[in-house]
Amino acid sequence: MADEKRLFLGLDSSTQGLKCTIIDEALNTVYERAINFDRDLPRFGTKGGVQADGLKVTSPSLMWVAALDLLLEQMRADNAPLALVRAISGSGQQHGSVWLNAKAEGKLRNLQADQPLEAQLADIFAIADSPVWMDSSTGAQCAARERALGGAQAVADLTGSRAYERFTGNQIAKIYENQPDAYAATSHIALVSSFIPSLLIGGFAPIDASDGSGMNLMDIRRKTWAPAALDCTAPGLAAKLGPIVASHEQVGTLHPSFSQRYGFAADVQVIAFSGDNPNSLAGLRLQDPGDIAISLGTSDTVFGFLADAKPSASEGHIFANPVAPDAYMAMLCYKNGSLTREFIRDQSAGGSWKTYAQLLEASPVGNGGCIGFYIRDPEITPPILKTGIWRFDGEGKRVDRFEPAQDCRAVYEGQFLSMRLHGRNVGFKPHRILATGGASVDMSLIRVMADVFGAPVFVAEKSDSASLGAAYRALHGWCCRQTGAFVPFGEILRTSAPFKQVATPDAAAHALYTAMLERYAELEAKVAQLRRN
Ligand code: 5FX
Repeated sequence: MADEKRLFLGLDSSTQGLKCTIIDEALNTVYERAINFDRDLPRFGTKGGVQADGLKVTSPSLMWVAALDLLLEQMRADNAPLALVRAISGSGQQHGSVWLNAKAEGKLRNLQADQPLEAQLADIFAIADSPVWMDSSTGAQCAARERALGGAQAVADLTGSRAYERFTGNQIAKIYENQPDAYAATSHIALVSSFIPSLLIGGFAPIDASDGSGMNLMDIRRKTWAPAALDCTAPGLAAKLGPIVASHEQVGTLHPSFSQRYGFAADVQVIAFSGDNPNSLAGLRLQDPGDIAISLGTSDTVFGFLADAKPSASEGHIFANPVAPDAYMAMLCYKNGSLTREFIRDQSAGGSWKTYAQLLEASPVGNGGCIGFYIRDPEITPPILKTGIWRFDGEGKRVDRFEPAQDCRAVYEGQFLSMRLHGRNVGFKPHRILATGGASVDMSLIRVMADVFGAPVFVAEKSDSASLGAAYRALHGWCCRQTGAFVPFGEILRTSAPFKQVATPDAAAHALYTAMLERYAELEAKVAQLRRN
């Protein structure tokens, strides 16, 4: 048995689906599988994995249980090497909360191997629909909690971020206010990232410090719940949240029902799950403050490793670092990512990325000074709740229309100018960019990214860094456990292949974008003002 291959499983519960990646100790991917909520579980009726009703956006909690059943069935049907898995970790979309009732703990403990999870756990929820990160309906609670805690900067200093609508503490405050009976019937509030391992261990898995940083409830430096933040949210909250653990810690052992049903070994370690963005930091192996990652997906995010935390009330988030317990990560999040780029592709390029790239090629770098703001969904960075499109010509005059090529260029340039502007404010000084996420295969987009930042762009061989990062963290947590001490994450990564460089910045284009940045900032401030109207 000593020389038997050891494998590590990462699960990624994203907004749209559930994915698994199995790696070996040399970090080779040996198996992958993904399911999509809309396509594979149509009975839950989601669109893009969610149900939207104005500013309120939720996902059916039971859908995630059904998704785990389905994924495991598919893995078994594929003869995936489940018996060799030594540890499991995972990632979840950040901020989403799962509301479990008094039956949940017992039902989880008594999971049976002869039935799917969904059939056993259908009645464990105090609230059937989980608020998710796309929800922006808690403006009133954000304002009230900021007032109670001494203002936006005080909340940022305490928790790493000012109060954001999607952050779980504000969501909890809203549920306590609007559904007091449901709140009272809740025994445990999990994040998506602690709910999935709860299914695996058959009990309530603790929240890890890195994903716990996305709640406006955790003291970002002590990595414990902040009493003042709990007190202004809802009564009895500490007991419903349970403890916080460091991200590399083991949270339990795989429940025996999974060994019986799917052939896992008897002693598989379950390592704390974390948020998708923290896992992407691990998957992209960011360990140097000069490295930043830009993830281009439903939401665009920019994140990087930071040695110290300087939280800001105006933008960005500071999270506990998922692979270096004494360090931090900073992140900017944009709601208008791929869906907004696709909207302009459909409007201006006849739905074709090829035409889009040609239009981009045919238009000048800097767009003749034309700048656009495409707010299809209420934006997070900077906060702009009112949706709409604002176009400004080279003189800064608001115009109703751009030519199709100008629209195509304005979306790409505007998104990266914003990332450069706000990234500078949270302390990023990028020497190297790692691009990831679905849209990172679009080389015309990558070209604009390199030129705006004036930094070379690299891509990982695999674009799903959250799932891979989860598998790396399973290995990391397992190694820490084996040695009985914290193992630097870099040691785990020793055998990893270098990333591939895909773009070198053009100095002239970069200088032009640098000159454009302050104008962009002024126009952005003007558009953000409209939020108050
Ligand atoms: C980060 O703060 C976000 O809200 C999103 O990137 C979600 O994590 C997407 F899953």
